[in-house]
Amino acid sequence: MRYLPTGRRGLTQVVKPESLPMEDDEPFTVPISEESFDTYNFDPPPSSITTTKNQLRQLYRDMTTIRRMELAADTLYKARKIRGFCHLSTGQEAVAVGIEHAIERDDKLITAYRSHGFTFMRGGTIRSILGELLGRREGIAHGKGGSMHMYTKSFFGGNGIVGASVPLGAGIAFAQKYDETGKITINLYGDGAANQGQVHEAFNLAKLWGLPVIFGCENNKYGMGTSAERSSAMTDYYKRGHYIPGLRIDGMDVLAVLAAVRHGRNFVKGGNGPLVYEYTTYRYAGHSMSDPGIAYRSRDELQKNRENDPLSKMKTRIIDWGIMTDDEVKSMEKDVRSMVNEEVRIAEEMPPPIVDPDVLFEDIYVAGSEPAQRRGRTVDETWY
Ligand SMILES: Cc1ncc(C[n+]2csc(CCOP(=O)(O)OP(=O)(O)O)c2C)c(N)n1
Ligand SMILES: [Mg+2]
Repeated sequence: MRYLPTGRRGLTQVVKPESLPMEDDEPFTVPISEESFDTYNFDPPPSSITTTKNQLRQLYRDMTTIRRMELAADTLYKARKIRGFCHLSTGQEAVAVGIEHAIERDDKLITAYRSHGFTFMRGGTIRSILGELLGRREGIAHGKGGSMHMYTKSFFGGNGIVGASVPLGAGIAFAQKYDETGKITINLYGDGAANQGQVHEAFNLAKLWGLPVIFGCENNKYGMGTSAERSSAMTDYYKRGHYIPGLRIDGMDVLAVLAAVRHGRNFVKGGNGPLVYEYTTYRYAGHSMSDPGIAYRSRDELQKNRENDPLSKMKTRIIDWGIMTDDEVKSMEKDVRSMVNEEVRIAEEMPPPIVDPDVLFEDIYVAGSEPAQRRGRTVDETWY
């Protein structure tokens, strides 16, 4: 493994293209700006992280894919093909992508309803996510869940009740500890959920029982149209675990997220109990499709945050560090765009669910444990 001169922390240009290894999979280190973190009773992540050229390309590709997928969802919604709720995470892609690159597939992850990016990173296909939004049978939840209820094997959704996923995540971490799996849980919630009593009840038990969980507040500055300052007496969400160490991370920088979660994973895996992370980020779109997102924040604020775009930041690094040329990046972006377009086409062609009570009521009971009689669907179907 090569250690590159990292120079002064905080400068991206300290990675010199000529000092990079030739091979795409050969590990090397890149510096991480110390300004990316604020700590609370916790050591910050190391000043550099180990990565490869392939991983740096993949980080950019993954963020670009999520952005394209959600822009496609936006278009489908505006064409009235997607109905109901639809919460986009444009602007917040570095959080989902950085986390996934820092954990293992059989670690667990749970979040609230802004979940398309996490679903993709946890193994959901683009067609199954878009198919779900379109209400199709081949959608990831057979078209019955929609935007807020998507799951994969190690991903527990997707939850429409603000704050409710946090104690569930503590429960998942409890099971991991009980079963001695050696794995961890990433437990995400929004700034709008951070003041809920159940979040703090989960903190208490997680600390008391030393659970392997990284709580993570995705602070995108708003809960619907209410700013964090108007809803929280103290907006340093990484300190809100009181007796739990915390870390605030620049959530617009995918490498900072990757470094922080890798570091935190080692800590909680080592039996040191939970952590409370705060990823500072920004959502470009409104809260949901019915919110234009401009009544409670200024265009100037939006513009300033867009200038800090996680995709553009990573793209600049990849080009400056000589990982890819400008043309190679453009061709990757083109490739992602046409791949997503093809997924949209496939999703749109998926059939709707069959109109049949057996289809409607499937997946409620564990297969084989269904009761002989169904009751309660209509008034005449009630038995006592
Ligand atoms: C228990 C509960 N209360 C209220 C709502 C309505 N609601 C939906 S989203 C939301 C805001 C949550 O904001 P935040 O946690 O910051 O998540 P973000 O939308 O920013 O991702 C609220 C109040 C709800 N779904 N559940
Ligand atoms: Mg929020």
